[in-house]
Amino acid sequence: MPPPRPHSPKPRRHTAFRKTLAPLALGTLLVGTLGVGSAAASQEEDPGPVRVSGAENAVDRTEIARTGVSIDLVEDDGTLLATASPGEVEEITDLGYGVADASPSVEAMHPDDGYTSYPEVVEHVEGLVAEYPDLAHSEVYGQSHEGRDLVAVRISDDPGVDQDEPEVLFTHSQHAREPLTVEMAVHIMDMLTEGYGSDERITELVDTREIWIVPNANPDGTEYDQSGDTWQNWRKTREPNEGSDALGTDMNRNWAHEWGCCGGSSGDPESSTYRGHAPESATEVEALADFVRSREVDGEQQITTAIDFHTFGELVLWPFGHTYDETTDGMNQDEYDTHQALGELMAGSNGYTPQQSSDLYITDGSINDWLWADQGIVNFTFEMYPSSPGDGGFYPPSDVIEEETARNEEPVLDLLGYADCPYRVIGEEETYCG
Ligand code: 3K0
Ligand code: CA
Ligand code: ZN
Repeated sequence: MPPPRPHSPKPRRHTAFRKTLAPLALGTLLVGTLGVGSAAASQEEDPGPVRVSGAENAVDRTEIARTGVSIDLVEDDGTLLATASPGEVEEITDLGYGVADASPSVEAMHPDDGYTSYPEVVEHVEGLVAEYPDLAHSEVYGQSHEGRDLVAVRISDDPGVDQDEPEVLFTHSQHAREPLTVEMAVHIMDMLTEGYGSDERITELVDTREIWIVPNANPDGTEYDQSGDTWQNWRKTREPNEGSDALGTDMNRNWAHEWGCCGGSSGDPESSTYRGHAPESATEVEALADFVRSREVDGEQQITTAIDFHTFGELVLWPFGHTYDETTDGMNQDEYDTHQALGELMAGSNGYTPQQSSDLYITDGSINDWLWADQGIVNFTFEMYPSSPGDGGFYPPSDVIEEETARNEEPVLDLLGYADCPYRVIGEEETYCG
């Protein structure tokens, strides 16, 4: 561990704020993150949780994200929870922001058996397909880098065949350390199969839609995250990067729309927001993108609407992430309004905060931007429970699973309801779906 370099922050508005904070000892950060970093990365560069103060708006947050950290939460008072390596901590400090260690308590760090591991989710899918062969069908759409099956489940009447019905896509766990999202997939699958035949609304939706669930888009990352005595705080995939010891790509920076355009991702393999060496360079992104493209039938993308589930922060986000602008090339006013109205409708049910993705910070290469710009799919990112790190951050106790997944039943059913014509939400079905 090199001795901390003396910092000479630019005199700017953040310095006053900094004085009020305990200065971060880099040694403390290292000790605090020994259990959560990559075994392959050198310990010195292991990213760990930090609290950043002094960021006042999305521009400040983007400036901070540009150092390569992942911003994991924006708190009500503007404080950020982020995952940063010591080098990134130094950069953020040099920019004039305050940084403090935010290592979670040891109790919070033990993997919780109440969560569904990857082998368990595959087993759950097999059980579902066996119990409900007329409602659920699974497909392997590819293999992860380490050779795990990448699984998609279709729920519909006559699920083994393609029908001419609007399709909806739910994706989960692009980020390995967001295990509550896998529980969301389990909840959706169970809700739709168990409710069929008894719940009128669910029956109608299953009869008239084809619903795709990808319960874990990043199984290698998840398996690693849950492999030790403590959660590993792992975000990315696990594929080696040429010329670096650091493993993995941030899947949600590797999609092929305006990849790496706008300071919303990192080119450094050590970073937790590493965008990969090329768009779709991550095995798991390419496979999922191919799967989405395969849903184009007779020149028409069958999938009309989608949600990509993440944690945490309790947000409903919509594209674009690569620009602060609401409307731009590839997003006209009606299209923006449709995203906003549907996003606000769903947030009205689950109590999350609705906003454009870039209101948080700029991201480039996100699934959101690609699904809309490249595939024309009206789509959202949900940041699930909790809203604060005090409630467990990425790893809340498993006894919240039932309540926090049930919380999204209504938004999921709402989105399924609009899948035949999302523009109906702004009263424009004649124009776009007539
Ligand atoms: O589209 C978005 O703004 C994605 C937000 C997401 C991300 O990829 O940065 N937030 S997370 O990493 O804390 N789940
Ligand atoms: Ca179809
Ligand atoms: Zn995420």
